[in-house]
Amino acid sequence: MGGGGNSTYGKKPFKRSKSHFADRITADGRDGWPVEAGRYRLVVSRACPWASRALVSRRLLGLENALSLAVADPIQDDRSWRFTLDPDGQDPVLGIRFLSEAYDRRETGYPGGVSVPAIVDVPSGQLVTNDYQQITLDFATEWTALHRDGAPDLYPQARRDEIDTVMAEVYEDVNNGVYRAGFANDQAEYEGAYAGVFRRLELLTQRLEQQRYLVGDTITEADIRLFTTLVRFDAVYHGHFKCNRWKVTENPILWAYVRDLYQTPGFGDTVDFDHIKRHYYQVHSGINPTGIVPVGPELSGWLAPHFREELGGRPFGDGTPPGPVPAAEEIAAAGRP
Ligand SMILES: N[C@@H](CCC(=O)N[C@@H](CS)C(=O)NCC(=O)O)C(=O)O
Repeated sequence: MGGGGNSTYGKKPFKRSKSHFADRITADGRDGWPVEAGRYRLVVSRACPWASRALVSRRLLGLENALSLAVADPIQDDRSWRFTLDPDGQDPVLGIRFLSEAYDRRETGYPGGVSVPAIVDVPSGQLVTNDYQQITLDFATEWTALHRDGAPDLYPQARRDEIDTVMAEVYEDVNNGVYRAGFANDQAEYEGAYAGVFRRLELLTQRLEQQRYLVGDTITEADIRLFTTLVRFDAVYHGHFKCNRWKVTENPILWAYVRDLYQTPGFGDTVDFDHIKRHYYQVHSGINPTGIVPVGPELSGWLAPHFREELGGRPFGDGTPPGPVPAAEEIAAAGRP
């Protein structure tokens, strides 16, 4: 049921379901899942904006060695996410062909949807969590013992109220707003979502005119969450989801903002435009029945100078940028500018 993913996709208004497995991996292990290097595997699709938050945050915090990565094929079949990019179609660490096998090990006959991001306990092969709203907050605040030297504070205590407010607005109108527009079942629902997307983007544009990042002068979780939608905007949301008042490339402030992040180590080096386009255009057959994947947009602009450093800001605060991408995780040429 690729189309609406884990969400209602039919006659009712588009409604995102709650994550079902909400155990947390914490420093004190209170849910039975202590933070531990090498114990867990993060399963993502590089197409998925919710999973991409975890990809960016894992890179910024330097958790690559502590938390290994499984990348699912961007095209699901009727059993959902599968490891067909790996030799023999099997994840080499978990030894499974479908992510649903980890869900089944956790709960026999689990009736809900299978979604990414997911974190799997390697020794037992069980899914621990698919709670995409919590996973990255826990990376920032619970996995600190395993952060690299120089890791930024992505969820600074003193700024949490403001970060939470911005993230809630971004979630409602932008991250999920584009989905509500794209999967709307009638004109009014679509137009409402469309208006909300652009109203919020205009407000965010004002906010970002004089300030380099969304909250304070450093990168925070709020920027990660806006980035994952903006980076997909022209490639998939503008056409496929009909969010076409303007393209991000036509908004000089947002375009410079998202390019700045794209060029920051840990952001663009996680993005695979090929996976993104093939997933949305081939999987959502309800809104793109031919499955034709557009050739554009042209990607070279992503690497153009953005001049946002003129606004000041300290991207990593007192920290430093992450090191190079692990060789096994590099994005193939087809997926980058
Ligand atoms: N788990 C969340 C969000 C994550 C999510 O929606 N991920 C999508 C991909 S972007 C997914 O895995 N959908 C399941 C599917 O398409 O089979 C939810 O329940 O809505």
